[in-house]
Amino acid sequence: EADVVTLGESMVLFQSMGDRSLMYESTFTKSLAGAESNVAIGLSRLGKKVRWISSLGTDPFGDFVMATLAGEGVDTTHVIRDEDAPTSVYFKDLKAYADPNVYYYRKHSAASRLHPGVIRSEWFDGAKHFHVTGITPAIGKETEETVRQAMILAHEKGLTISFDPNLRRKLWSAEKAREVLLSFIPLCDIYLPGIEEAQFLLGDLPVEEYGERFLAMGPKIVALKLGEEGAIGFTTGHSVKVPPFKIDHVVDTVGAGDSFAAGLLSVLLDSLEQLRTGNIPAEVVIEALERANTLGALATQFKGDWEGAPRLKELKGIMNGKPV
Ligand code: KDG
Repeated sequence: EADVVTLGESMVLFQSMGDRSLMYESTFTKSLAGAESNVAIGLSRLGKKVRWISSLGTDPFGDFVMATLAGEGVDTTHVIRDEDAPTSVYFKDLKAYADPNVYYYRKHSAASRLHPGVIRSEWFDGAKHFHVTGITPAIGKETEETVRQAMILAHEKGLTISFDPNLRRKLWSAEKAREVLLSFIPLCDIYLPGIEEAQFLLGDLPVEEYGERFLAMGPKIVALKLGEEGAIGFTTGHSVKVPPFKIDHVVDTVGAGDSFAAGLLSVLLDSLEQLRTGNIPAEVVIEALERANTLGALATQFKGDWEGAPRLKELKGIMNGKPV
């Protein structure tokens, strides 16, 4: 049984303990990062059953990723352990007035060796929804094909699918990223771009037109993230704009999009039949975006990607103005 299955590379993240830049920092904390596992944890904390799939080395870092996800209640039964390749690591350099700089050490990692031959029909047994992002397709041709084939299989097995482009310019050229990320849109039901990604993919257009253009490619709902201005949900026939959850300072923006996805999915999972037909009531879209905006904003309040993710009871308290 799983509400959501997700597939993608996770890494060990090293963050400076102090506020020095990476060049001069000498002490680091170790934690887990990875867009898809961030979504998995966010959903698990909201009470959903989640299965995460990837490949890890048989090294202590791989054990750490497994233990952290298992500790968060995520099903790791189908994770592959590769004896001949390491678990990747990455470093985040926080900036005072901009998004952090990230430095990846993921070439030749276990997950970068994922290929369509590893896909198993059992990954999707008893599951309702499959969530993937544009990061794993960016790490190689074979990983791109793995994500694509897994989406096709998930669809055949009756799952609905969400796709977050998660453009990471350090991983590929603009041309390749645009071509591949556009090719994934027709394979998903829920599409989760940020405004900058929409601009990158389609050029400068009025916001409403992004929604129409993406919907015309196949998704049933497009949740366009506008950062400090909230988000807009587009479905055939209507669009709704939901204001942001107000915060007064930002610590770390990395992981906010994943929390947004977890919030959105946690609500839409109750309306998958309506999602399939494309007839999603505006109230459902509003509730999903309100929760998504709240979770996305909360994620910016902590240094790590997911550590501050709320449990359902806490989230309800926060959204009602009565934190518990
Ligand atoms: O969305 C957050 C991710 O960017 C972070 O956890 C690391 O998966 C990661 C990546 O490839 O950037």
